[in-house]
Amino acid sequence: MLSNSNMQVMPDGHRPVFHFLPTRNWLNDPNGLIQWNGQYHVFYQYNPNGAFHGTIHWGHALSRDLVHWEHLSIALAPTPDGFDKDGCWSGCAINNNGVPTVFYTGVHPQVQCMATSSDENLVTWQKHLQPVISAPPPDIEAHAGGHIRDPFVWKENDQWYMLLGSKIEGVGGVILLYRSTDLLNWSYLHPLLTGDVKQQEPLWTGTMWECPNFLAFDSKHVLIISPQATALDHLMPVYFLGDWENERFQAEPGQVLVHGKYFYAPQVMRAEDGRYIMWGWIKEGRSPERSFVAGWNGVMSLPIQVSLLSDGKLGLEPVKELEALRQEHHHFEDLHITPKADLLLDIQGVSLEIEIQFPPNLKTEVGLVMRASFNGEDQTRIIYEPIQQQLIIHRSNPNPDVDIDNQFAPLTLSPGEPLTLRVFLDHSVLEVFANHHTCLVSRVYPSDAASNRLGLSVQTHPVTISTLDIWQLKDIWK
Ligand code: DQQ
Repeated sequence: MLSNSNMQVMPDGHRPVFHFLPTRNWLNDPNGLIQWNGQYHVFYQYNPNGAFHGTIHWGHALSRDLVHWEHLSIALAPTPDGFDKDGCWSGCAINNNGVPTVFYTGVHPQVQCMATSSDENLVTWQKHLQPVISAPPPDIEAHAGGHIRDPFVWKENDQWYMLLGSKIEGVGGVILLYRSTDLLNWSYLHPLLTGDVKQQEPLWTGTMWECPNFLAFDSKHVLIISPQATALDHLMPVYFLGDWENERFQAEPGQVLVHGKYFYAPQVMRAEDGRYIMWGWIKEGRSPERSFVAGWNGVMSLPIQVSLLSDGKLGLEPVKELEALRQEHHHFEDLHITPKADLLLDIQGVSLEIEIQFPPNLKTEVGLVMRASFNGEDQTRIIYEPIQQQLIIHRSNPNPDVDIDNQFAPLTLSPGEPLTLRVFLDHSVLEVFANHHTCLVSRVYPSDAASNRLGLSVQTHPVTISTLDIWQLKDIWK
């Protein structure tokens, strides 16, 4: 079996220090998010045999504060000759009347499995002997090409419901709805929502839908999906607001949940205090060979609080607990910048939080320069273009084998509305939160991993930045 799991992990200036990731090897989707005995558990798709997707297990980590993480032993491993012999794929965790219970997809073929735990820290799991769903519904089976996975389970009025991601060839992605009273016997009801592979506007939702999540806000429900263009090509996760009544979901048009090509397969948990908290898988932007040599591949996003705003958009903000990462702080007010060369700051860093507020009614492009080298060859710019009403991450890194294509997020500001950016930079990971609702994620791998200069820029008109706060953030593993 191909394996690089015993290779020493080389010192790597691109490895994040305040995001969760395993000590080595491959990570993809967050799974089984649950708060149990007050502690947060994140399980995740993990390959203990190396920094590539294969032999998928459930890795496991625990946090008391959503900031620091403790690695725990592997929670689920494929059973040789079992129904999950080729992998324990994505799924969820629920509290079944005091019994921690997970649902996941065993492969191949794709079947839905269940396991329970009886220990306080959810370290050991006992698998149910048989899959709880062993085949797609007959009317879907012929059109699903074997794709049916990623159970999402919740309870409502003494009934359990399950969603599964699937596809209908030639039609589009589909989320299937099931119902059960005992979690073991599931009846298929109908599709909760079906995509249209031919519909390009306002958003193309691909050919297959994975990793469903269903969120219940007071006035609306929200369905989140992760759409595939093709089996190897992921699109940005999408959410649909809608009304859930009589086991049917009346959905409004889909919207991108998180922008950029790196964030995928998010999962959302409901914390004991009622907050919805989401993590996503952040993929690499360097070649698989380079990740293989580095000995790690994939990182979990920051925990993001998801709320429903009054205008029907989802609010996305890093959880407030992350303020505990803040160390040395610099604060500026009324910073005047003219459209000359970039204003380079006297502050440097590769592990930073930056909060910047630009005035309303901008007449010029404005931007933050990050990870710049002294000669300026390496640099990443986070730019807001007021005419196009969009946010762009522009990377110039003369580094072979790394992505440098621009990443975009539409961002319309109302007249009089200031632009507030909250930026988290963690070595190669960049998460930008704009005006509490728009999130754009990217990766950045400067050729000189020491490139750490910071600056500000405007294009055509002077701008007075209202406030700028910069914090150095701490390494959670030290
Ligand atoms: N990743 C898992 C699947 C899921 C996909 C396999 C999404 O269960 O559909 O690792 O990234």
